[in-house]
Amino acid sequence: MSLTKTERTIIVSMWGKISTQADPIGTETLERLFLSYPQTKTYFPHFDLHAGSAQLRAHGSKVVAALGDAVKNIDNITGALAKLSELHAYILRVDPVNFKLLSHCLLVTVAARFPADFTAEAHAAWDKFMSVVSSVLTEKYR
Ligand code: HNI
Repeated sequence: MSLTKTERTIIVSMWGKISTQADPIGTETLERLFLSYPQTKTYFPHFDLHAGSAQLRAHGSKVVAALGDAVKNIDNITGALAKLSELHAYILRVDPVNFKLLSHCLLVTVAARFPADFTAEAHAAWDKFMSVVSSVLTEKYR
């Protein structure tokens, strides 16, 4: 699965806006994840996961920064996320189903913050981008 030129253009252009709110978007994505899908909290027994906690905000910021690396290297997402792929597969052992949940929460967050930009076409592009990122982060399981 690879992104079309149009999809890449949409992602890169919207990232310009998203990156200005990177930290709050990361925090909101994780708050949505842990509230709507509380089973995902089992990977973070060592974290204080209350809304707005320092650990939640710091982690949200890291996740969005990694997505930014993927956007900046949109033609080589596998290379950009190689280290994270090993971490999630070999050390964290996150079940791949959780990537769909996190991706959904990111899309909802972006849609809520940029409603005018979030056309059906943009929705599809973000969904595909997050599938590509998720595949890279879970491919080492195979
Ligand atoms: Ni994920 C650590 C990025 C999905 C559970 N994760 C990270 C780090 C980044 C990151 C960046 C920090 C690495 C470091 O410190 O070197 N994670 C991403 C991205 C996605 C993702 C970009 C999907 C798009 N991670 C998930 C999912 C789960 C998950 C779906 C589980 C529900 N991640 C973790 C855990 C850690 C982690 C657990 C370690 C946290 C810690 O600091 O102890």
